Amino acid sequence: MRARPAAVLVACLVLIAGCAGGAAAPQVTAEGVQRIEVTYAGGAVTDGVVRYAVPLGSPVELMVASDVADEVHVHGYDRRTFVTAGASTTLRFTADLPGVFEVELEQRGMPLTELEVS
Ligand SMILES: [Cu+2]
Repeated sequence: MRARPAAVLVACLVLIAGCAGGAAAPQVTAEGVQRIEVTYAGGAVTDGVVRYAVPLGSPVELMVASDVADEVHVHGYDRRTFVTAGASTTLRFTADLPGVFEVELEQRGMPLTELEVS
């Protein structure tokens, strides 16, 4: 059985767009704050784990809502905060370190989002 090149190409493009096709843009407030909202519910991140492109040097406001209690940890920046079950927590920091950084629910080791700072 022969592979159909067109179908393979389409599949690859879909994969690239879905997974590696660049980072999403956060919401930007009137004050220039990069706002990222993540909701963790039922054992997974609603809408999946998204990588966000954040301009180097910009203020970031990361809001995490969760249906479980855990610690939110921004790797690289090493910022941590706790969230209680059914509540949300907000971390504010300046994206002054370039690179790609994972944000996770620390105790579960669950990735929440990724920040691509450049
Ligand atoms: Cu961590």
